[in-house]
Amino acid sequence: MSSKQFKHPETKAIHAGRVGDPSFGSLSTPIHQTSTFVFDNVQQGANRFAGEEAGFIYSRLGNPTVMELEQRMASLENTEAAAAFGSGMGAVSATLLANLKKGDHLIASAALYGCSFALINHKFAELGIEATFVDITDIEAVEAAIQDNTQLIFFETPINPNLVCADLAEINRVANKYKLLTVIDNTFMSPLLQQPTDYGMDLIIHSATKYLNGHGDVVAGICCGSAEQIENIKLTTLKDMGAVMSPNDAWLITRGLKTLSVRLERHCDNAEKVAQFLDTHTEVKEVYYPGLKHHPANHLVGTQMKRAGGVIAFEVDGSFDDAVRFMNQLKMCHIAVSLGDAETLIQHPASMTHSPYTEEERAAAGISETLIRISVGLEHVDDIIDDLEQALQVLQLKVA
Ligand code: LCS
Repeated sequence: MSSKQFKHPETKAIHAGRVGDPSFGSLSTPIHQTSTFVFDNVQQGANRFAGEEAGFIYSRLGNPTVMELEQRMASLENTEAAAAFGSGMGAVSATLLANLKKGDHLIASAALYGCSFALINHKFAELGIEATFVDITDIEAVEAAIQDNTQLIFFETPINPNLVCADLAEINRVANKYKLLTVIDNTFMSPLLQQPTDYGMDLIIHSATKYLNGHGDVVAGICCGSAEQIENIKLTTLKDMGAVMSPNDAWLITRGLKTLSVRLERHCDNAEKVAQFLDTHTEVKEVYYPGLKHHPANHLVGTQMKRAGGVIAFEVDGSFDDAVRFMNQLKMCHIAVSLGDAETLIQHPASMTHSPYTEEERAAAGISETLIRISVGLEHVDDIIDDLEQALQVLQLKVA
C-alpha cells in the first residue's frame, strides 16, 4: 500500500492506496485478471493460508486490483479498511449477516432500497433475525424500538427513493447510548458529499454500481469500516458466501473514482436546476430534493451533506396513469432503474425498484404510488429540462 497521505478527498479519489505496477511502471495499475496465485513452494502456500506470510492466495480471498480499490475507498471514507463485493446487495447482505445471528434484532429504516428491505423483511425473518422498521427521522421512535437483543441500526440517507434524510448526529447519539453498531448506506452521496465517520458511523456501504463507478457498466458494492470489522466480514460472509468483485470491475470503478469529484459537481449543479424547474411547474405537485428550501432536511445541506446530490423525487399533479403518460413521453431521459450515471435515468419506484414492498408497506414507508425518481445526468441541463418540459406538456391535455 502506498504510504503517501493525501489531505483532500478529491486528491484521495485519484491517488490513495495506489498499488501501481512495480514491473513496468505503468500509470494505470494493471488488471490482475487471475483466479489464483502461484506459490514458490508448499511451505509458502501453507504459510499464506495460516496467515503467517503476507501475499495473495486465490482471488476470492483477495486480489491486487481489488485491493487498490479497497484501499482507495477506505481512504475516502476515513476508515481503516474496506471490502469489495460483486454487488451493492452483496455488500449489504454480507455486512449485516457478519454482525447478526439467529435471535438478534436490528432496527432498520422503513424506507430502504427495495431489495435491502426484502432481504431484512423476508430472508432475515426466515433465519430468525428480528427487525423493527422505523421512520429513521423520528429519533424517539428509533430509541423506542431498541430491545435487549438489538445489535445494530441500518439505514440510508438520503433514502432511496423518497430523498428523506436522517440526522447522523442524532442517530450516533442514540447508538452510542445503547452501544449499537451503525450501518449506513451512503450510496446516494458518495464519500465526496457525505463523510459518515465524521458522525461516528461504524460501517459504510455503497452500491459502487452508482456514482463511484459512474458509467453504468458495472454492478458492484463496497463496505468500509474498522480493520477488525472488515477482517470479520472478509473471513466470514465475504469468503464463505462469495459475492466477490471481479478484478476487471474493480479496475473500472477505480478509473471511475478518478473523475468522481468533477462528475458530482455537474450532477449537483444540474439537479439543483432541475429541482427548481420542477418545483415551479404547474403540472408538478411535489418535489423532494434536500437542496430545496422547503425540504425538511435542507438544514443538513452544507453541514452533514456537502451538497444535495443528483437524485430528485417528485410527483406529477395527477394520477398514476398521468405519471406513466409523462414518462412514456420522454425523448432523451431514459426510463431505467439505477442512478449516478452520465445519462439521466428516470423510473417509477412503486412498480420498479420498490416493487418488493407491498402497497401497504410502501404506504408505511412513505413511498407514494405516484412517486417518480430521476437521477439527473451529466448532459447539458437545458437539454434535460427541455425534455422534461415537453413531456410534462402531455399532462395539460388531461384525459376527461
Ligand atoms: N443500496 C442502495 C441505496 C441502492 O440504491 C442499491 C441499488 C443497492 C444498495 C444495491 O446495489 P446493487 O446490488 O444494485 O449494486 N439501487 C438501485 C436502484 O435504485 N435502481 O436499480 C438499483
